[in-house]
Amino acid sequence: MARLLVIGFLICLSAGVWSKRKVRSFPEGFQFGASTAAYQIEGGWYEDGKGLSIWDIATHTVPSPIKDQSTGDVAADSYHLYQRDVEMMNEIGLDFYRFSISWPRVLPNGFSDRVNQAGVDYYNNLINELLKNNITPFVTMYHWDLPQNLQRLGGWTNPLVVDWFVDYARVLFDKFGDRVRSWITINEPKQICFEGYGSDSKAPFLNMTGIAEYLCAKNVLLAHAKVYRLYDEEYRKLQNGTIGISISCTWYEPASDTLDDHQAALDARQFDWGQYAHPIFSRAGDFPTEVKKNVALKSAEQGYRKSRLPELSAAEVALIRGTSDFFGLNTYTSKLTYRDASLEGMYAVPSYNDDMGAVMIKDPSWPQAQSSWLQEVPWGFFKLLVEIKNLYDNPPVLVTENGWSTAGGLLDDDRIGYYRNYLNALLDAVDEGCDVKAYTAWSLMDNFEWKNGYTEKFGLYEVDFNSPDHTRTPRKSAYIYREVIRSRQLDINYEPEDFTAESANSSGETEKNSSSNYYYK
Ligand code: PNW
Repeated sequence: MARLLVIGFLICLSAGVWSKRKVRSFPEGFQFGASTAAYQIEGGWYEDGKGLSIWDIATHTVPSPIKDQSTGDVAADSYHLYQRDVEMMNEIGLDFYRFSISWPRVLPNGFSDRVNQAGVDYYNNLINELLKNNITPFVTMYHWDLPQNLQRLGGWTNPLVVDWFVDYARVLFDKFGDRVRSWITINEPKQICFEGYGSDSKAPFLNMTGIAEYLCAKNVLLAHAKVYRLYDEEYRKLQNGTIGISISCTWYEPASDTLDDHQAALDARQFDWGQYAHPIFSRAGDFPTEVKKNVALKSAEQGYRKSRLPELSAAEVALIRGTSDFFGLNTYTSKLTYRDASLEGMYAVPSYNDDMGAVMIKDPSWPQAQSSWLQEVPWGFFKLLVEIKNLYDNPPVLVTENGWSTAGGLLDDDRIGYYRNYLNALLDAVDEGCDVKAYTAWSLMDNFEWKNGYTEKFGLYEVDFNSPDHTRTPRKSAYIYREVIRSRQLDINYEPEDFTAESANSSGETEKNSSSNYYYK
């Protein structure tokens, strides 16, 4: 007994010392990148034969649904400035660049009968420029800019979208697959389905919760899976790449130790991301039990003859299961979760939130970003990585997005604190046996933050949207990230010598947030 106590004490002691170490190394072969998305940076919205997307339509609607009435018509103008973008990646020393292809820039009407050569040229130029600079292109096929033509036919709620997406993917493999070896099919199914079809926070603002997000979920999963199978059957041998999906995951922590709050947090995780991850990554496949059970029960109570969650047939379950070479993880924050009597009447009936039956709240003690939904909770990131390892047999995880928003300014100590603490949590998870292979900062540069327009800045580089050449300037965080990549280490005391206060002051803005103190806890 006494010996056990001593051993336990020694283990705790070494774990404590470990977590306070100030310089930590990343595993051999670990890759670093930064991410963007087509609509958020490209501009060139109506140039050279590009078709319209649901975001072009959304931002040109009167009155505008966008906070600052802005559009992505020009955005960071990367359609014209991609060479400068690659120069920035070189300055930081990125191993890879994650960007997305605009479906209507390549296929103006959404269908594959007409390919827009100018669009193909643009992505060829970008890919070639990256390769010339030794930066690996990591391509997302769909980051939310659906061709409007397809939306007129129901978009992601029409089962035919599965084959339209496969046709589009085939064009991309044919045109770019000789040089692109890393693919993501879909960025964030939950945000596409719930935010776009179940609510009015993303285009196409369908706002038919309880119905539309579930139809969309099934179609997105099938579209992803069929593209994965297509790659396997026709391209993988020749092109020798990897292909997967990026799922956005929030960590839901029980607000208290009650059984109800634990169950609420579990249900929240299953509704938020298990709905998409379980069919692909679990051994059993299919939608998670909690989701199937809750929606079926509520649907029956409400007088629906069938569950509002569409069934996956045995063949569909088999088609979807195992279709990702890696777990693409986008993650930003955590929420406290509870379930009690106050839920009665809180949510619309039917609705996704009512089906889930959980309330999610913020903890006011967690550092707050410019984006209202974003708080810094590095231990939540750690728990999330361990949960993914436990639920899905320790898949290789590529963190495909993680980042922090400010109101602006070059001196971004709060962003630096966030990145350091999240990278530290990532290394804790690696020590715990999680197979994390890459990290991607969101974002390389400031961009159009969807409904929040240009009011939230996520960039390692500041973009001056008012200057004619959309001047890009590195923030202090870009210097910090550069050193992480150069040294393959996280050194919490590193201060860049070439970042001067003068250059920071020239932006004329100060940061309002301070970062937490995870390291010294
Ligand atoms: C991502 N959450 O969305 C998107 O992929 C980007 O396009 C976007 O610019 C970026 O985050 C910042 O908002 C999110 O659940 C998806 O907390 C989910 C969450 C946050 C952001």
